[in-house]
Amino acid sequence: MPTRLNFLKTFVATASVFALTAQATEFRSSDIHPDDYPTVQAVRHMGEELSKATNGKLTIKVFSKSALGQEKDTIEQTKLGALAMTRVNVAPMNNICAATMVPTMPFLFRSTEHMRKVLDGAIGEEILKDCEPQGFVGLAFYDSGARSIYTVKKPIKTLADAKGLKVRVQQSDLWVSLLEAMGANATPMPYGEVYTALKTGLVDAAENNYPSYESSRHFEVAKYYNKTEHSMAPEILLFSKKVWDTLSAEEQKQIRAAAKESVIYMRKLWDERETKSLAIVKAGGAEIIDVDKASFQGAMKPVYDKFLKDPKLQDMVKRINAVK
Ligand code: GTR
Repeated sequence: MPTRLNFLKTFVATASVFALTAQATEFRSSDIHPDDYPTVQAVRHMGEELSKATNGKLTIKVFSKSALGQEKDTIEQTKLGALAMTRVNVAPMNNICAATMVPTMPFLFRSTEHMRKVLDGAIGEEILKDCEPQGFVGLAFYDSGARSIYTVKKPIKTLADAKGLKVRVQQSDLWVSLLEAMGANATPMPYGEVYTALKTGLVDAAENNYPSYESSRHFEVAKYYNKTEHSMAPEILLFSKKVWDTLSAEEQKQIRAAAKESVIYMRKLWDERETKSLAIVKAGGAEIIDVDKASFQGAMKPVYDKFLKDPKLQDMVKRINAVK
């Protein structure tokens, strides 16, 4: 029998559930990669850590496989605050936040260890901070390995072989110049269009790391993976400044801590995935070609001259070179 007291009890219980949901915040985060890709896994992991640290008050929902759009779209949504977070490569940020050009620079990092040391330290923080006036709180960098050019018709062994090649690049002026400096014709387009572009002959080549070459199935249409290893442009995790400013200092601290923690997690997955992806593409018929890297490296001066005019950025390159 419903009594007045029972009704009251139900009312109070329901009200408290609502209060709880009203307090809990779910941040939406986007990624163009599939569910099992290390970047997607890392942000999911970050969400779990954040939820634990806040007793479920703050959580993250990751939308993979470009469900919320290509990288340029999600960067725009994040700036507007329509999206709380996005994981992208630094490339589509190059035109927005100048310091992100530095870690994109060709043949800058000497090794994975060098790249990690630089990005984990004060220089990495400086670059992340540089995105803030543009509406983005840079939370962390993730690994993206080294990018190499893969071709449909013939292998590339020296710089001369790249001449006139139509190569898809990321949507960044710096990337266009980088491939032009190699003598290639650069065609910027979103990642989601590359498979078809390679297949239909719209482009002769693209460039990426092993995990993307594999997960995108690009290796099925462009079987020569020429180890130019011309850039180690990292991934970046961005939080919307608009949303950030609505959070308490404590919440901001918790988010930063969970993001940093996810970097460690990501690197383990990344190292495993690079090995696994290489095995998959080889088994799928890809040929891994050694190239005369020095010839490519020797052609990069115009890129540095054009994009690093700012003495601050030049100094950053010097400091990066000095990191042992
Ligand atoms: C991948 C990277 C993506 C995107 C893609 C591309 O390696 O993880 O964020 O930049 O390359 O080439 O567009």
